[in-house]
Amino acid sequence: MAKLEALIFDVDGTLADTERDGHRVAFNMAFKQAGLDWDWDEALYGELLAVTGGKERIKYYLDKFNTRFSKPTNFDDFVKGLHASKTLFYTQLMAEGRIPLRAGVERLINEARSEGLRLAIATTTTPENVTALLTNTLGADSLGWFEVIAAGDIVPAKKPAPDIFIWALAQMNLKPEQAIAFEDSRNGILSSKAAGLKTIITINGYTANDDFSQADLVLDKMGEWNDIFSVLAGEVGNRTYLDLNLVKQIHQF
Ligand code: XBP
Ligand code: MG
Repeated sequence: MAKLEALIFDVDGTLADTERDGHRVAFNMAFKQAGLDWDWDEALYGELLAVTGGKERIKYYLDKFNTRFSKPTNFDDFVKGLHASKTLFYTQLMAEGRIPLRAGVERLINEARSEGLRLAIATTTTPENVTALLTNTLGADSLGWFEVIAAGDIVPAKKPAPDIFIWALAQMNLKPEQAIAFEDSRNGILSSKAAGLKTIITINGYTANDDFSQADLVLDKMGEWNDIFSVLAGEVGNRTYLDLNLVKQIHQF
């Protein structure tokens, strides 16, 4: 196995629990502002997560859950406008600092930085949303810690397609065996595995029942020495939280 050179992180659900209290809330604010009576409750949003990407998710909602809505003739522009408003609301929510990073994320990123590992992001969410989350949790400088931020429409085919991970690897001039991915969802692992990456999963409320049979390690969280993880699949020896040594071990295995 090649030496581990880079960590590639998904954002939503992996770095922070942004879906339920971030994206979902922002979508609803945008709908309200546009005079629409659509309301995505927590349960419905769980079903809508089957489709990644906000614009794609709005279209999926109308095709599957709200077929009576009569689409305007300029439908694509209508969706783009709604989504732009959602992004504005989302970045405002992040600026309020309401959504913290998940346990262990900041520590692992710092460990990787101090050991000189390269860092990247591969996400389907809009670039402004990544900027908002990182700067409001890790500080303004943190954007520079990530050599590549692969996000949103940069590739046309979103997760579960492997394109976003393949794009990030190409930007870094790395082979998949030189990196490892961090994901939280079925669409995420389908994407990272199809790109040839070893993958560590940290589940969340929306993804706990997803099929992660392809994963190299499945945890409930990265955890800390005083906030230990539960191992759902994979080998961790006597470790109780995800540190860089365990990441390296999973990568080599
Ligand atoms: C994240 C997503 C995103 C966000 C919405 O998936 O599905 O679509 O929910 O973001 P992943 P935008 O964690 O697998 O990347 O509205 O900005 O598209
Ligand atoms: Mg995710």
